[in-house]
Amino acid sequence: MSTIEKAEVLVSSPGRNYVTLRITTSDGVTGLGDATLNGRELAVASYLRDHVVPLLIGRDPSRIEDTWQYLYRGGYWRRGPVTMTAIAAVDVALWDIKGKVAGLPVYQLLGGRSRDAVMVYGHASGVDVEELLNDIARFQDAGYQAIRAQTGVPGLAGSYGVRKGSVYEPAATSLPAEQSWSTERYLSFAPDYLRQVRERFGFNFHLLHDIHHRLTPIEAARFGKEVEEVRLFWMEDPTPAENQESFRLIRQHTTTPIAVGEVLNSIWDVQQLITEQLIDYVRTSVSHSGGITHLRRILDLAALYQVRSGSHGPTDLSPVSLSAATNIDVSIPNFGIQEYMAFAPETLNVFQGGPTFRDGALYVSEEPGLGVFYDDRAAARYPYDPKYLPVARRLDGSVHDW
Ligand code: KDG
Ligand code: MG
Repeated sequence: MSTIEKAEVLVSSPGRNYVTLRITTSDGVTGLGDATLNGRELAVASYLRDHVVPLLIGRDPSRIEDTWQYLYRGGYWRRGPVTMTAIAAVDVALWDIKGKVAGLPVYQLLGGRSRDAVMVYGHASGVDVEELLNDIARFQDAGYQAIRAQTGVPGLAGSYGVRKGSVYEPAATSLPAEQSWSTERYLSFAPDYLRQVRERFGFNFHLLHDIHHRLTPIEAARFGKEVEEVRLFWMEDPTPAENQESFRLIRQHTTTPIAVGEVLNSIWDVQQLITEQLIDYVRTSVSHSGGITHLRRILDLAALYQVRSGSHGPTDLSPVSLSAATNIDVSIPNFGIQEYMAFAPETLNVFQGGPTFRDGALYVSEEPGLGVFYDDRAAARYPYDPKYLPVARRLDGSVHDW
């Protein structure tokens, strides 16, 4: 019987910080899992190195479900981003190995294709509306059929989602940067700029917007109602989702579709949102929600309630995660859309292979497993570089959700 012989935790910063788990079997087959948790990377690296790797050595790599249950139930302490990211990394690495052993890409092990291409949305942004409109034109020229629009709110220092240069990276400082927030200013500005986007570009593409957990339920209801004429594909994270039932209030007021889940980690975190049809898209990701095994479970539950997938996929999820997500996206019946941001060239020096982008869509790798290779020699050129996500403060100085 083949056993797990080695599990290495690889920490590098090619363009940004990534934590990667590489499992090697006694037959010499390797599998990769993404263990990156933006701004809290070393917590997951330690969880894996100190508490998970010793449990993996000697196990049968083919027992993916049993390993998932062993790490989840056996850890006693449940859920949460650190635990679920660590379990995800093991799970994804074992699916990668299973695919390589079978000589098949992972999606074939998930039931095969339901579609040829995976529609993605790109991130258009600008410090002001004019810059945003120019950026949207650029994304349309590049073939995107779905575009997220974010811009700075006048009078507020720093804004969520506005790119500096060619790559968007909010974790950019050695201590958390501070941004300012005013709900009043946002609410009187954002619906108007989204209208300007439709006036300029029409309705022949999907328009998305991320509120990034900043509103109360009744404020989100007002926003959703005001932008109905803009026909958003979704408004994302309109309010923090720890209190799942608060979305009922938003639903009572607006038909603007809702997407939630990038900071949530388990099926229980989204259970009520799904079973009460309080959302339209679930954004739990393969790397922060327990891997392929657990994300499939979430998406199967979602399918029963006509909730579709919209996997989180910014560049703080590595190319290993993007490949795993794409393998799920091509296979599931209830695919909605996949978030996609182009990786920095340094990232692609280290993580080679994976899905390819063409005409607004991703095409899954046909290589066995996930088709991503980690180049240790290239990675050695990019040592870990601690960085934090920003925090947001209201104009009176108190802390707000970033
Ligand atoms: O690390 C934080 C980012 O992953 C998050 O801010 C990105 O909200 C995000 C999105 O929708 O991609
Ligand atoms: Mg988001």
